Amino acid sequence: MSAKPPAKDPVQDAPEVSEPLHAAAGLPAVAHSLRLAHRQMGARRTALTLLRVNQPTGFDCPGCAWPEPDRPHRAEFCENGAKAVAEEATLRRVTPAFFAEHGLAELSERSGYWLGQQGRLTEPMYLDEGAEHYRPIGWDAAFELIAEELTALDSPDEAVFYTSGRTSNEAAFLYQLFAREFGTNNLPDCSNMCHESSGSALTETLGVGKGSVLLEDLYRADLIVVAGQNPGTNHPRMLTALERAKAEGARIITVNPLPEAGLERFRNPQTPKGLVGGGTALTDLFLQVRLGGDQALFRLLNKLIIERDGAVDEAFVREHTHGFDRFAEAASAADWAQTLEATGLTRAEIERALEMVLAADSVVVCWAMGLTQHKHAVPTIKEVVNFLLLRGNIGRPGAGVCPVRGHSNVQGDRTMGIVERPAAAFLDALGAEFGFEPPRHHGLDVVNAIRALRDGTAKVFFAMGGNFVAASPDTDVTERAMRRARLTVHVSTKLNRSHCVTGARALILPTLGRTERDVQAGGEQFVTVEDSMGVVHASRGRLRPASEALLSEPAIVCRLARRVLGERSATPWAEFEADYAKVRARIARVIPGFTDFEERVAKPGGFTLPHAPRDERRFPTATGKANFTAEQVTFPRVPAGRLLLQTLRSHDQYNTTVYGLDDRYRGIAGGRRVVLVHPADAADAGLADGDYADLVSEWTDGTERVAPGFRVVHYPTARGCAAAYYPETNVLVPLDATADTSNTPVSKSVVIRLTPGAACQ
Ligand SMILES: Nc1nc2c(c(=O)[nH]1)N[C@H]1C(S)=C(S)[C@@H](COP(=O)(O)OP(=O)(O)OC[C@H]3O[C@@H](n4cnc5c(=O)[nH]c(N)nc54)[C@H](O)[C@@H]3O)O[C@H]1N2
Ligand SMILES: Nc1nc2c(c(=O)[nH]1)N[C@H]1C(S)=C(S)[C@@H](COP(=O)(O)OP(=O)(O)OC[C@H]3O[C@@H](n4cnc5c(=O)[nH]c(N)nc54)[C@H](O)[C@@H]3O)O[C@H]1N2
Ligand SMILES: [Mo]
Repeated sequence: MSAKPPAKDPVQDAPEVSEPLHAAAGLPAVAHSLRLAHRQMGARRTALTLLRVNQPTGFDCPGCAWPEPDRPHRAEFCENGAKAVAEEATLRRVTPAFFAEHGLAELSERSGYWLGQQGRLTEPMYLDEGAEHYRPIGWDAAFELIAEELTALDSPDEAVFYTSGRTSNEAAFLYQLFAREFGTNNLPDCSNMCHESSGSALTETLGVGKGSVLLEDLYRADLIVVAGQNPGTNHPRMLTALERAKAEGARIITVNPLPEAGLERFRNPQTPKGLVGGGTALTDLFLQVRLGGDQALFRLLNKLIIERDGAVDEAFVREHTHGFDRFAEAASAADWAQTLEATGLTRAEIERALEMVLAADSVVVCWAMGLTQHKHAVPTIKEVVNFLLLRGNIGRPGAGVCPVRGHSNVQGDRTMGIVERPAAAFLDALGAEFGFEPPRHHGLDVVNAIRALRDGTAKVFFAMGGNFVAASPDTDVTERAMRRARLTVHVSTKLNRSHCVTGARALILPTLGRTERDVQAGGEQFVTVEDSMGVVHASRGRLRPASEALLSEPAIVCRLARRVLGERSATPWAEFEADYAKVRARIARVIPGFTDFEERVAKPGGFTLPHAPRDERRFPTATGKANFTAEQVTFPRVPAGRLLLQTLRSHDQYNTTVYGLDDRYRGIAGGRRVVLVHPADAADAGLADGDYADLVSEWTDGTERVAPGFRVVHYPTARGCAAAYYPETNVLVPLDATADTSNTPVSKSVVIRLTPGAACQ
């Protein structure tokens, strides 16, 4: 049995700082993950569980959305996948006795780390209006209570149904069906804070809001650009793919304000050479761009490509694209001096990048939050598309767009209809299949849902997973908004901040995780997920559920739907709950690409969804072609004495779930309240390494927000750019500071100043 969780909140933030590392993984990674896993699960369970991750007969890793290779390695897990699994398969339990002991006032003072360390939720819990303690409630009574609140609303649009990206395809499909039969498209999801900008940009330019490459394409690429992404921490198995691509001759350009260890050098823990040897150098050219400088960089590269004789793939441009002339004219205005200032790069670096691009027959661009969470994120990603279109790098082997998704099924949830702005064709198909008229008007995304709760126009908040309060921007505003709700409901595996900041009444509905056996009336069930490259496959948990009282996510939705919709609904909810194959049969009829779903997903490795631009160079856009776009270039400007702050992940966290207090690759141990700054920028602010500072964000409306007590760490980041961890810094991001078009909070460009402060106690 594992040790008990810490009784005291261990977050005495006293970070120890050493030099950042220059290589990722290797033996220390294996040792670190096993240590954390043992602590949660003990030795036997650790071994049994970790061997089943991402195997054809096992479960899909609840970590990231990176795809599995065709023949996975016997231990196809990575350090951070192991931590994600241990977090869920922990032997620690949060029982009703825990809630009797710890009241709401106390819990809301606790750190997210402490809350998560308490273990798995075991029983449905209810917090009555004005009560200090959650108390146990039966499932039927819980559904009754939700139905009572939902039916009391003046309009279905006063309810919000949030989804985090771990929910299976089956649960997601049922959940959106329930919300729409109830009468609303208020289906915000974590994508709104994540890859929404990618979806917006790709849908407009290529006609499909998803990535266009498969793993084989990475192996075949001549050049891979990794921009705004830290795979060593957030998608560690991607490093194996990059290592293989290198072995097959690819070159890699990394675009990032930080030198991330994983992209410098990778010691593959699955090979002897990687375990004890020097590993593989990955990055050939590191472009240390300033925050938000990517659009300017790609625009200038595009101008230089157009100017070079024979560099543009003219046949492709003529046959498959639209808008080239307008774009070429806009690109001709790109200016060296302005670009060098915006990017912080040298002319020689950009020229070297250009030569690498021109020498490559096939190019893939990968990106994540470093591109999506800026005010000009959508135009930035459109510029990446322009860059690939110029040389015909879409729809052929070894080339394409590769937005690397976050949560393990965030892409699948969207495919299943978790979206607040559904396409008319999808609603038509859904309504025809289930015999109802779905609501047509658009619903609320994350930011608009917070506004609606704040303004009292939304009154019931229901979350299928996630930690909405901690993950959302403008923590104080969001918490106040949540407290105005009549009822907040969370379907969760672990305790988190969102259970402590509640509406007048609150419910916690504990659910099965990916790793656990799911037995229903129709026998043992499996679920399906879609990875970042559009591959759909089965996931089957094997562990005994954390508690007898847990219900699966599909079961929760089906029972809730029966209780709320009653006779109104012709949908066979009870049959769906008993046998998920019946849900898949309906998915196959409603969602394109899922014909013969049951049969095809039974094959090891599953099947790949169709992708028109990748498969046939067909672009289902408004023009019927791939669109060049000529957006205005944004040059981020930071007022004197200010820095641009990005809020990012440490190596020991999964979004708002904190596994530990170290960020090994960046040389931080034992604390999270650190701000990484260039030594010269720290000096300008009158601060030395080791001093404490408050981070003050300033917005054009004159308001200020403060995150106190961050240890200043001298760090080799781009000049004028700082970095600190999320979610501690979410308090600094105003609700209204969002990306154009996608409405994604601008978590990677927050203007701040550093003022002398003291360590938080
Ligand atoms: N272990 C672990 N795995 C995870 C997660 C986790 O928290 N922990 N989260 C999951 C989720 S939901 C997601 S979305 C992904 C997130 O994966 P990432 O996007 O890799 O996560 P971040 O930590 O936000 O890192 C952003 C990276 O972009 C860089 N960057 C920031 N701003 C800019 C910019 O303006 N330009 C450029 N070129 N680079 C920039 C940062 O320096 C950093 O390297 O990971 C998923 N996987
Ligand atoms: N400042 C700043 N803010 C950000 C970001 C940033 O980079 N900077 N990143 C944004 C991004 S990319 C994302 S994706 C969001 C993440 O936002 P969310 O997805 O809402 O947050 P998570 O921290 O992933 O949610 C963790 C919780 O999910 C629950 N959970 C885990 N597994 C399961 C399961 O299988 N079923 C159910 N029902 N519940 C489960 C657990 O209770 C756990 O506490 O945050 C966003 N917020
Ligand atoms: Mo994400």
